[in-house]
Parts: sequence; C-alpha cells; structure tokens
Amino acid sequence: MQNIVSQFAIRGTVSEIKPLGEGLINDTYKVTTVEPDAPDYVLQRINTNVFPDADMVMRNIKAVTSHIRQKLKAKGEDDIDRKVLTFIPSKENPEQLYVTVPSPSGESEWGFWRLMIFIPNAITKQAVNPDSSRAAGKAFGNFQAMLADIPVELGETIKDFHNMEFRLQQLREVIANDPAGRVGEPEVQAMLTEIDKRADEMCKAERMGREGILPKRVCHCDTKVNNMMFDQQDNVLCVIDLDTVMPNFIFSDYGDFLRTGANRVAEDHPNMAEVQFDIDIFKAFTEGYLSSAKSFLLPVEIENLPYATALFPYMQCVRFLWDYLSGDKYWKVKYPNHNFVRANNQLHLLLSIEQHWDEMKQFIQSKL
Ligand code: GN1
Ligand code: MG
Repeated sequence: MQNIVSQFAIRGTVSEIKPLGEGLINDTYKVTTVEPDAPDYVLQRINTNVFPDADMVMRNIKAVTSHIRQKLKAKGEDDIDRKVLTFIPSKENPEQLYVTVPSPSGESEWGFWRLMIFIPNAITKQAVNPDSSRAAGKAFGNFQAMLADIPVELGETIKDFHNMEFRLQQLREVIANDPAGRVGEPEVQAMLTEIDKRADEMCKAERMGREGILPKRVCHCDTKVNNMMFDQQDNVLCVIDLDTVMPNFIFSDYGDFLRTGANRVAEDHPNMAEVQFDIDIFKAFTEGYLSSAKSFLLPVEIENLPYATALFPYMQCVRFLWDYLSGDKYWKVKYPNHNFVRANNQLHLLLSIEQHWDEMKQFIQSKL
C-alpha cells in the first residue's frame, strides 16, 4: 500500500496506513504522515463491480470538485480545503486523479486507487436531529446550486441508477427467473402486491422527463446522512462520497436524504411497528433545502417534493427485494433474510409517509 501511495504527488513521509470507516462499497484507508505541516490522506480503492467506468467516476469528480472550489473562492470563503474534497493527482500524469495497480499475480489490473486530503477535526453522523437536518438540507441545496452552471457534461457513472422504470424491470426479470427460489414465499407475494399498486404512480418522474417538463440537474445521488462532514460545532463542512454525482432529477437528493434521515430507525431495523416517518425531520430538512434551492427549482420540482419523499423508500424497497430474490448478490447480508427485512422496512416507511401527504404539502406551501 505504501507503494500505491508513492505513486501520488503527495507531501510528507508516510508513517502509517490503516483501515478507515465502514463503507460497504469501496475499501478505505487512512494514511498518516510524519511532518506536522503535511496533510494526512484518505486512500480508497474504487469498487469496479459497482462502478465499471472508474475513469468516468474520477473525471466527474474532478469537474465537480474544481467547480465547487472556484465557487467557494469567488465567495471569499476561508478554510476551503475543509469545504471541498481535494484529490491528489498521480505523479506520472498530473491530469489524472487515480492510479491503477496490477494484481499481485500480474494478469490483470488489481484496482483503481485514489487519494484525497483527510479533513481534520470533522465528524460524520449516522442519525440527525432537526438542527442538523436543516443544515444538511441547506448544504445539499447549495451543492446543487453551485453545480447548476458546471461547464462540462457529467457521465452517468451507474446507468439508470435512480430510474424507477428500470428498477421495476429488474425486479420483473428476477421474478421470472427466480434464481434463489424465493418468489413463492407468501411475504414476498404480499410485498409484490403493494409494489404493483403503486408502480404506475411511482414512475411519473420518468414520464415527466420524457415529456420534457422535468429537467435533470447535477445531483449527488447518495445523500445518506453519513455522506456529509460536520465540524465540532455541528456546521456542515462538505458533502463526501462523490462517486454517484451525475445528472438526475433533483428528487434523488431530496428523497434519499429523507429516506435515511426521517426514518426513526435504521434501514434494516427488524421491528416494523417502529419504522415511522419523522415529520419534524422532514420539516427541518425541507426548510433548509428550500432556503438554498428555491431560487433555481421549477414549480414542477417543488410540487413533487412529497412524491420524491415517497419515491425513495419505494425504490429502495424494490432494490432490496430484487437483491433478496437474486440471492443477495449486491448488498452484504448478515443473516439469510436480511435483504427482505430491509425491503420490508422501506415499505413500512413508505406506508408511514403516505399518512402525511397533506401535512407535507401544506408545509412546503408555507415555505415558498
Ligand atoms: C448503497 O454505498 P452506500 O452504502 O452509501 C447504494 C445506495 C443505497 C444504499 C442503501 C452505489 O449506498 O444507492 O441507497 O446502499 N449505493 C449504490 O443502504 O448502489
Ligand atoms: Mg457512504
């Protein structure tokens, strides 16, 4: 690993490299340096099963981070290195923000690695309260606002990632093949009935996109609570985990945050009675988001924020169920029906959200 780090244009002498965080997709390490004035770094191997075009991922990230950096400078912000991620170029090619490493046995590439500056004195959270939700809403709105005029077209790093029609199609295919022999389970059938009932309504974003009334904008597309860094005073520093940054409907960022932030329990909590939508978190996040995003959002986007709130638990239910029926190939599982429990949790979150339509709509109106 020392060897990999030495292929990047770093400052300082490496003293230690050890695993960092609990990410389920990429492998992450903290690289500590000896000199007090040299930064520490975060080394990551990109999971090319999930992100087949790692070069595209890094080109997107380069465009996004340099654009945000310019914006922060223009605004006269201080401490910019803590407010946007800084990726270190390879020594061999200063234009390239990753290095490739051959496998130990030499026959193929072992991995795409990248290195970024470690942001000191920052924390991530697994859960939010109304204050941190408001701050998060504002930060994701700002993130979209800063990227509204990015001069390059970003690539789609995972094709059809948040395309609801595609996710339902994937589910239908796995039902037809039933590779794990799980389709006949009564609980699965009951869930499929709930999914079918809502399928048409939930695909409306794709239809509006085709009709040309709903734009795609640069979005983060993985706005889970833990993809944001806070300082010790609970101010948002920056948004991290930029692999999925790509053009999408703004519903992605708004809806996916609420899916994790406004669930009273974790996304795999097994007691369905405790899966509840927290309307206070919804209100705080929405208030923060609208404060920074309402200047560029179209009426059709604002009107459909309650739909976005429902869409993401629905989509995640479909995706977890798809993986359960596939035989657990995508998400790591800790016990045999873990993916089914996750899917059921998301369905119950959706049912709870559906109890709050009017309240959500009224609240949004009151903030315009
Ligand atoms: C994955 O990598 P992570 O844990 O932030 C997934 C998201 C899902 C999430 C569910 C690339 O996110 O789309 O919402 O799991 N990311 C990818 O926990 O599939
Ligand atoms: Mg993450």
